[in-house]
Amino acid sequence: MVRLNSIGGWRFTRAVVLCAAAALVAGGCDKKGTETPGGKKAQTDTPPAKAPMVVGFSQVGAESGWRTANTKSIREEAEKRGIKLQFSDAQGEQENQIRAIRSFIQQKVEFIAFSPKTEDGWQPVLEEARKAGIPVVLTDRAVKVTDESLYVTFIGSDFVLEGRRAGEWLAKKTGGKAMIAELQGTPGSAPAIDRKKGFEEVLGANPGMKIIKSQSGNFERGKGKEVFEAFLRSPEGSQITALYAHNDDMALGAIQAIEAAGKKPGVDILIVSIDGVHDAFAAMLEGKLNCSVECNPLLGPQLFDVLEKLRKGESVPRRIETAEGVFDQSQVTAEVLKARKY
Ligand code: GYE
Repeated sequence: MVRLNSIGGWRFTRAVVLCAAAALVAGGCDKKGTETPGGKKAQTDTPPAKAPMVVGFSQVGAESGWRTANTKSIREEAEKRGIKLQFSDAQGEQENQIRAIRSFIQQKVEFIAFSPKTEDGWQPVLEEARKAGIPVVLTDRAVKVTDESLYVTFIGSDFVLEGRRAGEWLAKKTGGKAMIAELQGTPGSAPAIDRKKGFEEVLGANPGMKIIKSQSGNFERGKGKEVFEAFLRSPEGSQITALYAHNDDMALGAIQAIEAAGKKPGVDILIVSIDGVHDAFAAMLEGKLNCSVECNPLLGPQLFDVLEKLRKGESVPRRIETAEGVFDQSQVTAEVLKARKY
């Protein structure tokens, strides 16, 4: 039902297949694909009503404010367009995502989309989807597979660029001198790997900036707090002058830990994180967070635009990036906070 065209895009030819099957059984199709008994031409030119699109979506979990906004965007956009969404929350477990994708294949959904927890481990299940003729679209996070044509396109951010932006902001703010504690995202996930890489590129050019503590806080607020408490208690704790958190939620957890230790977040320890969620803007307004690099979670409209194009047989680019900015504390006013969409 699906084949890869020569320029690397997918063409969806289910309508043609259905029409051919109908022709064999009942005798023919008219020019709009309407079945006509005995092969006679239909009297009317009214196009046949299309069945609603059925999409299986596997979400990573609900680990952060970003994720909540992402889920809301996908659910709301599906509803707005009359798309039947089979939504599955994997609660942070890759095995649950694989199980959900297998169940979508069994249900014969028209498309599968998912936000993969980690980069590795997807090849077999993606091969199963291809065998079943179901196109797969990645949203938010990338995967590592030997055959990249196992998915149609990847819609999401450039995480290396985000890490670089965070590093550049800190280099400028500190004149290239900082003793940094890093809170990493989920181990093995594309944003954790790439945000570290982009940030370290900047450190390479600034020998006065050093990471002295680094650990994963799993993109969660509670974990960010717990890990940062341990950082502060460690022998290097008193030397920390800056925090780089791979997402806002972990930075917000660390802010609680810094306050509990009697220090001033945003002053005694400079803080830069990634996402640009509402709570981060509120913390910037209070002067506790210094900078948030934006990562847009509102991927619903882009995802369903792509699927509707594929349904029409149009090709789509291999990579669809979202446009994003950087927000320094000095730009955040009460109005800016109020206007923030997520
Ligand atoms: O930055 C973080 C989330 O994959 C871009 O995952 C996403 C990241 C986001 O939990 O907050």
